[in-house]
Amino acid sequence: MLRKTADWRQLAERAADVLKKNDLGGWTRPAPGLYPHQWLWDSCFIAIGLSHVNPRRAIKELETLMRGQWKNGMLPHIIFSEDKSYHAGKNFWRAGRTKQISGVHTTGITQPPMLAEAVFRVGKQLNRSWRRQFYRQFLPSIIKYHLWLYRERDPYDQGLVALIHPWESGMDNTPPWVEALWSHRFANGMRVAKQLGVHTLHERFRKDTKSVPATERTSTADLLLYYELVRRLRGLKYDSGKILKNGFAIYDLAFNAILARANDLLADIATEAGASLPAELLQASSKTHAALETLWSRRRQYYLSRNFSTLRLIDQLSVASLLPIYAGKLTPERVEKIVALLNDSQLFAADWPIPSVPLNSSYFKPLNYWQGPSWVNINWLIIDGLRRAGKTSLADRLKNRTLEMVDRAGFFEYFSPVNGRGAGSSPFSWTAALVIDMIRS
Ligand code: 9WN
Repeated sequence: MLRKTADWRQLAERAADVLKKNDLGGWTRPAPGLYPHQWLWDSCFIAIGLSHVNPRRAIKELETLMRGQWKNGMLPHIIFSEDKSYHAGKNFWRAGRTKQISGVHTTGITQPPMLAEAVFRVGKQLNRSWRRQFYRQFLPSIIKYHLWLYRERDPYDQGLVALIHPWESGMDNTPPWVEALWSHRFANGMRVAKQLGVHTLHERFRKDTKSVPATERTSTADLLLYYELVRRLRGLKYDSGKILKNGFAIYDLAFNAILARANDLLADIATEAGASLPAELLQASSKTHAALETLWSRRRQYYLSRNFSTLRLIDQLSVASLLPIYAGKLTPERVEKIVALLNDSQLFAADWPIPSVPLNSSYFKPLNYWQGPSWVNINWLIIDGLRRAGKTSLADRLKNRTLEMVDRAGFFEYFSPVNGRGAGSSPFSWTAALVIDMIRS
């Protein structure tokens, strides 16, 4: 039985309280303890939720996010607060040395391009003239960001952008990234350290596992590899050209699916603002939907990420393979293939949807971060895509089950797809924000 929206009123109120609790004055931390800074895609999801309860505060969330935009257009994945408790803080990144930022400290990499969606959705809650003004305010920042993505991360003009660190994907230890990272030559030294067990020495220095059980987080060996990668990026002063020439990169499926949708939303924002988009951006972005098709595996019959250097598809099914449904504009055949994956009880049809890796994967652990648990932001993206593809009853079912999961377990970072138990940090802001949006829209 689907519950009616009215039944969820209390849950929406509790969710609004979570956002208040995590509000640090103009921006919202993802969660107490583990995440004391402002994250890029978190703040976008948070603004979407806030737009229903306090549109001015939602706008503020996005304005504070723009403090971090680099002169070259990049939106960094974290804007640091003064809090020193995070495991990879500003002194580790040393991004200030690039002279790209002023006034704030940030990392030197980005995160999924949810900004256009956030601006579009917040605008929907404003009256017409306010919306026009708000769209005009944000249009230049989104354009600059998308131009940066194509100029710096699409060197061969493919319509797909390449990511240089798993943290850019937002799905840190997801199997496609783990596989690609460990098979790259830069991991040689770390591979030996792992075989010798030397990496375990770092275990007691880990800050993140002080607030969340180690079994629910990235493994120590993977984490050390991420740090090593940051050191390399830092050595090249986060210069995408140099990094892509010699280093490690992936055409990440989920990121590019989100970008394809973001371009369409940017066009809608520009139309409503009465503005036009630069020809360079239109030219680059016009290829992205079609380019997603180059990530389709004929052998596997699903989409996959592609290794930037070897050009091989990374043969690891994960929830990213469902995200082209969010990009939209798929053929009916592709939509049916994605729906089939979602309905397959060996793969993604879990009791508590949607597992981040298939239930039958050798990686699957119900509480381990991006290697099993269900995440509310991913559910939200897939539900939105299904609805636009006309798959309304499946979208409704997933939405109700997601709300039920949060209602029972609480506002956790992620949830066991097997028994719905909450894990990771709590109370987690995007879980709360997107619960509000699912209830109110
Ligand atoms: C690294 C804040 C972020 C999310 C990511 C999630 C996790 C960070 C970490 O937390 O990543 O960026 O320290 O593990 O994977 O999606 O934005 O909530």
